[in-house]
Amino acid sequence: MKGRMKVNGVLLLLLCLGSALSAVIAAPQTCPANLEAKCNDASSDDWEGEFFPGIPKIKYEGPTSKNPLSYKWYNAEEEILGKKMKDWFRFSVAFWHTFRGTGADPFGAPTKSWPWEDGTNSLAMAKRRMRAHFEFMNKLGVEWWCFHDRDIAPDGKTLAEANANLDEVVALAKNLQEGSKIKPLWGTAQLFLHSRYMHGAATSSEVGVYAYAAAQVKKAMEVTHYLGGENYVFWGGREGYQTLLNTDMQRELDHLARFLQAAVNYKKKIGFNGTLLIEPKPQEPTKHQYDWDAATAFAFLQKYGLLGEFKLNIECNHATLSGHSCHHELETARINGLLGNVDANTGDPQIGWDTDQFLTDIAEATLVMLSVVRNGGLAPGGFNFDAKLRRESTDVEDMFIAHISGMDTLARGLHNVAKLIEDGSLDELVRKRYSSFDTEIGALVEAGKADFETLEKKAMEWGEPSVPSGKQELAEMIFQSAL
Ligand code: XUL
Ligand code: CO
Repeated sequence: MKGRMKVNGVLLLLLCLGSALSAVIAAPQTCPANLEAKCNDASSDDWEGEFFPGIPKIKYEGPTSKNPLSYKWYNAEEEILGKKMKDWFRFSVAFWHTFRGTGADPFGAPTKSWPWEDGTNSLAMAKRRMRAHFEFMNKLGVEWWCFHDRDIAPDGKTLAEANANLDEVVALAKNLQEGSKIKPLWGTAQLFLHSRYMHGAATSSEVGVYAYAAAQVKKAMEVTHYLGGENYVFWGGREGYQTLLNTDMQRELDHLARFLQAAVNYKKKIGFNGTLLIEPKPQEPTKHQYDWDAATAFAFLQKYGLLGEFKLNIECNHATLSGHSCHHELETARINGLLGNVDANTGDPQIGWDTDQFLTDIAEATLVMLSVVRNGGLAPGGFNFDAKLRRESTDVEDMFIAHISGMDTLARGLHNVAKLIEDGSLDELVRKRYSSFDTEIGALVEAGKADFETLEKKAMEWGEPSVPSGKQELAEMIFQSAL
């Protein structure tokens, strides 16, 4: 008996030490997310006190700070290149990753057990989660958020029930927004999770599915408008094919165009002035998605007379999957007047799928910001962190650290672009490279007035042209010196 007591005493001491340590590392984790177990009373959305009690409001402390819960580079009110940092970025939290991400992967169960999760997909849980989300944004100092209809509210047995669930959660979000500057950067409809969408949504072979998707987009647009959202996104998760053998590609593309035109018409009908955005992605989940990359989306919009009604939401990890750099996708969108928003994330050089990591590469961030600055910013779009914590990151504070790090990385990118612009030598190198066109004949070419006979005459007159160096290494040297 005495021995057992002693053992129990040691155990108690170890347990106390353990819990003291975990209180430092993370908020208490009491309940696994998305498992069958119901740890709390799911019929109530009550939550006493703060969701993130150990986390203060995140402040700018400058590059010398060692505090992980502070901004080192992102200084919201600081003016840079004629605009406040917060206006260059318009940072947004992606509800689906930050509040619905479980850490599950195709081989493993969820790893996150956030204290406010009760393991259910109830309305009460959805509301509690929404309150946590607003505390998160307030503490982070972020004024924008993005959502799919089905991340923020549970689906229903019928469309009417799903709509009613959505209305209830949206009413709460509207209340939580009240008195703050917080609003959606964009909303969207989740047209890929439910089995009805297995053949696609607007490109499904079933007209019933096409109609269901239309109804879902109609509702998602209405609630985005109601919440003051500034954009609406179409990501064609399953708009594509697995094999052309069973696919009428022309018919599917026509259907997609009709669907998008109907969305444009409805947007105008309800007085929603937000920008409609298409988010290119080459594949995953389908083998081939119709919005393959920025150039493909541009051609599609042009073919179906939809230019002027849509812009693009460029996601860096999608760019990588399509075999392009993010910079390439941003520039393709920009030069065609289509750059509307950035889903700020990155992939992994060794992993060939959509890992949705927070961006930490300063060189990459500088290239991204080069395009954004050339575009004069993104408003009414912004930077949505379509990025998730690693499966192995399980502390509540990791949610903050990930966003802080992503914001600081992009802020450094912006600083670097300011340095490059001030220095001017990269712009000068490019200007000089094309200066042979700053001539009378060059002007004729660019105006489309130089016919082949004129050019042949010049070629004869000039003889073999002298071709100067492209100065790639010098361009790279100048770029590196700004990092
Ligand atoms: C998926 C993806 C989506 C869209 C919104 O790869 O990026 O989360 O951003 O549907
Ligand atoms: Co995205």
